[in-house]
Amino acid sequence: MTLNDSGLTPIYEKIQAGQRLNLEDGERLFACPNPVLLGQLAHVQRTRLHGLHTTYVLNQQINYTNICVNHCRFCSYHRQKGQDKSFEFSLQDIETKITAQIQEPLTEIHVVGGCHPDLPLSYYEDMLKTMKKLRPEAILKCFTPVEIEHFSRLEDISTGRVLNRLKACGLEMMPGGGAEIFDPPTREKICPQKISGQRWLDIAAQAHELGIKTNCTMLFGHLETRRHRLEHLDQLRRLQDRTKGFLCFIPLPFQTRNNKLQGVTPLSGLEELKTIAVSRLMLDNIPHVKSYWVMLGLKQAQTALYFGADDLDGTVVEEKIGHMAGADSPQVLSRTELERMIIDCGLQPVERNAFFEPVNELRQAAATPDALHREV
Ligand code: V47
Ligand code: SF4
Repeated sequence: MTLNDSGLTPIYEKIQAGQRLNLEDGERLFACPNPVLLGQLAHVQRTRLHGLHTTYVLNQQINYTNICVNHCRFCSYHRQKGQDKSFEFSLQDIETKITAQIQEPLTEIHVVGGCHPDLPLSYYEDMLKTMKKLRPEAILKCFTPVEIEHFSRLEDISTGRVLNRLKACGLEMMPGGGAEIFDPPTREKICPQKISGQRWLDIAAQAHELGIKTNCTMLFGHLETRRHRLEHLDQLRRLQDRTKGFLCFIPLPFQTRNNKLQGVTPLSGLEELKTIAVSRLMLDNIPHVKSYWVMLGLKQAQTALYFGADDLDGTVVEEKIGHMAGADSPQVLSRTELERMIIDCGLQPVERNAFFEPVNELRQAAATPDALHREV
């Protein structure tokens, strides 16, 4: 099938002209019977933005507790306090986790956890200070808008105040989790106790206004329709027009095991790839799309690099949310493995930090004044 046969030529022309695609364009893209063609369109857009550069980060994830008051139905990770296999890390545990990786040249610490019923805000402040003390060079990317709202309710202060206090302790960026799907009826079915999509967007906007960049996500492949996915992307895009605070979009395919949302047929691999490609094409103002190997699996994560994604996330080290829901990817990848995955696809690996800045260029820039100084 050629582009002409597919009926996608007008959309291709819009992409070439840098025009925004509307929801109907998105529907047409999804309906294209040839997924490879759709992948090519997304790859055109991805190479226009990033060439063949494909980024990865040396990072460590810390899931500090799985005790959570929200009980989302799709989540296999959460437990009630006192329940078998529930856990919460002390500051000493966090210190031990960070110290165990101290020989690795990590540039990002990614922290996310459940909404714990009684840990005070001072716990999170001390956590940030501890991590910053042990790893001053790493960017602390911590807490989703869902956690920020939870801390604010427990502490009975505004989310703005929470963000400011955390920022003062070293918070530099926030991960994109908790967005799930914004469509209210579907959200009510899959995570009735979680903050609304609008509240998630409001808190992301607040973070952006305070100078805290964030990522954003979409959980798909559960009860939502393609239209809901498109509407979700459009809402992210509209907020991004206002704040420019999102760095990366992460499409998260629903992992079906060990949770209350049963009877859902997992999406085909092709529908996952189509969703990633459509996301790249709709999100014309969000610079990066992540192929998150933990949830996609290694092979699908490589394929996604030809369906619009330009980033593989990172070394991760330890992840529980996807793995407890049945993700069969490894726990950790080395720099060599990440680079090999990228090179094997004919793409060019670039190490980045949490802000998507190329690490080598930063190191060179940091070295230059010294070099000049020596010459003088
Ligand atoms: O918020 C929970 C999702 C998120 C399941 O910002 C599930 O760089 C699939 O947001 N199947 C956490 N997904 C992961 C996340 C993330 C990961 C990597 C990088 C970044 C980033 C963010 O995982 C949760 C929720 O949306 N999730 N359960 C499940 N069964
Ligand atoms: Fe809690 Fe997050 Fe799991 Fe929802 S997805 S139950 S908020 S840990």
